[in-house]
Amino acid sequence: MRILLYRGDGVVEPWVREFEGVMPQVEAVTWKEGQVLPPCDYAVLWNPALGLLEQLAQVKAIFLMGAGVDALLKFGEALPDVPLIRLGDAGMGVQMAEYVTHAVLRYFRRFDEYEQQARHGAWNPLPQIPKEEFAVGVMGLGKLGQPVVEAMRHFGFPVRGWSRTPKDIPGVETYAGMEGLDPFLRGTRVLVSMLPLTPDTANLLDRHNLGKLQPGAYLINVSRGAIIAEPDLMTLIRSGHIAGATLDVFRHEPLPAPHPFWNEPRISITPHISALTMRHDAVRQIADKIAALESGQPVDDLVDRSLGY
Ligand code: OXD
Repeated sequence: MRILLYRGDGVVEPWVREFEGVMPQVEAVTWKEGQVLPPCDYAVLWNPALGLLEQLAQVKAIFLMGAGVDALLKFGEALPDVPLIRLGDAGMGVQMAEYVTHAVLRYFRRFDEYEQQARHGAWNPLPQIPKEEFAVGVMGLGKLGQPVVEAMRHFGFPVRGWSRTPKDIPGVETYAGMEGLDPFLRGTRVLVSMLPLTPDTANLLDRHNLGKLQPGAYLINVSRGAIIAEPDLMTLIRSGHIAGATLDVFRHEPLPAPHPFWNEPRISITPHISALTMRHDAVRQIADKIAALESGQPVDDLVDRSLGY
């Protein structure tokens, strides 16, 4: 069996070595712009080039090296008509839970304010925020959203969840669809975006919707930058309606040097690290799915092109 491994950032050698370790029977090949690809059984990709996708019509499936599929689906009709399979959890769920827990506790225990105070040598204990006033609302309740919800419940925060279709999660107030968005946002103090980027979610968090959050709200974005209308967020931060934001993802990455977010002290920035792909876990998962496909079994995490994720 031959598998193509490709990454737009060119860092593919560690993946080749991992595949050779986990699937020694497989020939792992790579590709460079302009090359003709030998026939392959499967492709495993991240941020592919069009010239490569055009040569993948014969593969049995395309696997993604991550959870988000927007960078692939943007090719639309040019995408080969073969099953597309995202990475399931593969160690990402726990990292998401760590990241969001850190950000929520930082705001809840007012560490952001203590950091500012300490810079000015101020010793000034602040009143504790009542937990019942700190409802955490998670948008996107898929494989990565669920561990976040559980972590928030563990700390005793009121937890709300919003998803495209109704979901029933014990201990979580759930809302669904566009009709559920308004009440979901109005009762939320800390909004956590874990939504995939689709035509329905692009710019969903604009001035209108973010303005529905409770005054002094916080925003945490760990999914895709284009879900947020960035200038609108800036306006709401400056007006104080949003007290702080922790952003891991941006419309343009790396976040360009002149971007106003860099100079806004109430915005904390990390470089798209909230859930790094754990190579070994990812390759094991892909190997298991290939084994299932080869024996005619169904696999999880199939991308639904019509839904965009
Ligand atoms: C992913 C990502 O989608 O790394 O997995 O953003």
